[in-house]
Amino acid sequence: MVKSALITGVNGMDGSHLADFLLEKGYIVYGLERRTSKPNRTNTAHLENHDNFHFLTGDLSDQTSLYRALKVSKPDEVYNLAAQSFVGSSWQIPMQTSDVNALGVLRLLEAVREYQKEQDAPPLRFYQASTSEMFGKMVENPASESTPFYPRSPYGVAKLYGYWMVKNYRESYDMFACSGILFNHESERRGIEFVTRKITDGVVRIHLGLQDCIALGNLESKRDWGYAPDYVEGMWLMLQQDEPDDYVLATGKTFSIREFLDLAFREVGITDWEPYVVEDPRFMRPAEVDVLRGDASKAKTCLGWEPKTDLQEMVKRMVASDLEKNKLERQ
Ligand code: NAP
Ligand code: G4F
Repeated sequence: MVKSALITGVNGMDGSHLADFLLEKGYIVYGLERRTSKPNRTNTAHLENHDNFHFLTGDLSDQTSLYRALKVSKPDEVYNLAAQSFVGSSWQIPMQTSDVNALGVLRLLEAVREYQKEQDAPPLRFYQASTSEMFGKMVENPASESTPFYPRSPYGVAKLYGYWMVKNYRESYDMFACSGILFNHESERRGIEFVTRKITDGVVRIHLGLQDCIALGNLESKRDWGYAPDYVEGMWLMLQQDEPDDYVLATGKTFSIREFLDLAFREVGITDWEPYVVEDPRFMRPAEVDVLRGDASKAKTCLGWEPKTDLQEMVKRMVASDLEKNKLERQ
């Protein structure tokens, strides 16, 4: 039987990769996008005319729109990927971040319950995009599913609320609801404000003579960076199990921003990159997450999931993609 999936945040990096992945598996995919003053389909333009893909308008701040999206899509699986996902902005817009990343999860869970009751719909499976930012000031390194949480930003605190709501709805209503606790993952489709894409795009623009330097914040923080297309497969695998559970997805390796810079500049033949990077206090955070490293042993044992793409290969792809984009823009 053909399965149907509803993805919130479909125009984002993960949402678009997950849509590609599910369409490849033969799913009918409904992608929820919010209304914006300008369409934001850079990552999903290639899906606009796909027979098995449909855009729906909705917002995590508007529960009625979520109920309607469920009624139209009749999904077997719901992937809640929509969020105010930029940690840095969460200090500037803490209320909006909490409304979407915390209460938005609750609205969607409630919409699912209401939809199943009123439409007499069969049970569906629910994925929540939880995050390694919940570990924040890491109590244990590497962090696993049993590591205590210590979020360090309004973003991390809001996501923790969503994580606990998912657990609570699983236990209260016997819902098949899972949290993927994903460590940083990136791709050619990453938003330009995140440090990896800011670097790969900046490196390319310096190489092409379009920019003099890259202004960055803390170069000493370390992240466990994986490749987004590998991680969306992990999301799907979580919903194919007999029982719902929570899983960490990570590479188990950690690198500093400096090391990332080194890899990216090397792609364009620059080894002495320090003169091209300026430290700018505007990009420092009120509270920093100094290091993140995850232990994905449970995902490996139970899901058979492992990351396939290493950091060097990912940086190579991101730089190559930014080179193409910048060359096209210049034409
Ligand atoms: P992303 O590129 O920023 O995508 C997030 C999407 O959510 C965007 O398409 C955005 O819409 C949409 N959105 C924001 N507010 C919304 C609202 N009120 N209603 C409906 N849609 C809304 O983020 P991502 O990197 O793909 O991450 C996907 C999810 O995984 C997020 O929940 C993020 O917090 C979580 N996560 C990400 C990582 C990572 O390293 N990437 C790690 C752990 C967890 P617009 O396009 O209109 O802005
Ligand atoms: O790329 P970032 O903004 O990602 P961050 O804060 O780790 O959050 C990402 O990963 C989380 C999972 O751990 C997700 F939940 C979240 O949605 C998002 O996808 O920053 C990475 C590091 C930070 O330590 C930051 O302080 O890079 C440092 N950094 C240094 N200079 C910078 C900059 N970050 C940004 N965005 N811009 C800079 O100029």
